[in-house]
Amino acid sequence: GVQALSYVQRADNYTNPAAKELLLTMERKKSNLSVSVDVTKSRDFLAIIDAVGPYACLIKTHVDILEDFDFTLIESLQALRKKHDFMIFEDRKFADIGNTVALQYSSGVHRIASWSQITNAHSVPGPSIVAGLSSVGLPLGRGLLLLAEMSTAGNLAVGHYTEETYQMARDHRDFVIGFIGQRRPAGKGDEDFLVLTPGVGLDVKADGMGQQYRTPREVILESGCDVIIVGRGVYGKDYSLTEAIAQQAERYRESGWSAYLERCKS
Ligand code: S5P
Repeated sequence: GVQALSYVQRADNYTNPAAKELLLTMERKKSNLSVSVDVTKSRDFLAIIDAVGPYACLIKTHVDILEDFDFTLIESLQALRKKHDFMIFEDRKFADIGNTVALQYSSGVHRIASWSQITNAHSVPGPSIVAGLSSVGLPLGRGLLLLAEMSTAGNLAVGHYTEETYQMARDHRDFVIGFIGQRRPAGKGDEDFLVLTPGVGLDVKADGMGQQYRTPREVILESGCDVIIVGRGVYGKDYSLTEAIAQQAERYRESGWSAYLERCKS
C-alpha cells in the first residue's frame, strides 16, 4: 500500500499542484509536522510562525481568530513562507451550500483562496460543497481536505458519514487531495489520499474541552496518517518563549519523522 512508499514517491500519484508541493516540501524539510497557530494577536502569530518555520512543512491558520487582522498580515505570512519554505493551510472548515462557500472562500475580509494553498471543508452538505469550492480553488491550483473524522470526544463523523466522505473525495480527485482524519482509509487498490491528523500531543491526553491527543508514533506508524497537526503542544501558553517554542517544534518534527522512517521500513 501507499504507506510503504516515501512521500516523494507519492508526489507522482497526484495531479493537484498543492498535494505535490506538500509531499515534496515534506521530503525536502524532513518534516511531517504542521503547526496550528491558534492565537489572537498578529504579533504572537508571526513570532510563533517565525520560530517554528524551520521545522514545519505546513502552517495551519485560523485567521478569523485574529482580533487585529488586516491584509498586510498576509504579506508578512507570505514573507515567512519564503524565508522558511512551508505551505499554508487555512483551517476554515467550510460547511455551507456551494454558492455560499465559493463566496466565503474567494471574498470577504480574508480572501482565503488568494493565499492559502490548502483549505478544508465538512462533507455534511454533500458534493455541492466540493463543486462550490473547486470553482474558486481549482483554477488557482489549490487543494481541499474533507473532514472525514474528528479528534473530539463524542463527535458524529463516524461510520457511514466517514465512508460517504471518502466517496466524495474519490469522485473529485482533481481538487480533493485528502482528509482530516484519525486513520488512513482502508484503500481501494493503490488509491492515495493525504491524511492530516490533529489531536497530537506528547505530554497530555486531553485538554478538558473534548480534545483528545495521541502521539506522533500512534498517528503516523500505527494509524498510517501522513501529517501530524500540533497546536498547543508546540507553543504552550507563553508565546514570548520563542526559543522554547522552536525546541518543541523540533521535538515534534523529530518524533513524526522517525515514526515515518520506521513505517517506510516495515
Ligand atoms: O478534528 C479536528 C479537526 C481539526 S482541523 N480536531 C482539531 O483539533 N482540529 C484543529 O486542530 C483545531 O481547530 C485546532 O486548530 C488544532 C488542534 O489544536 P491543539 O492545540 O489541540 O493541538
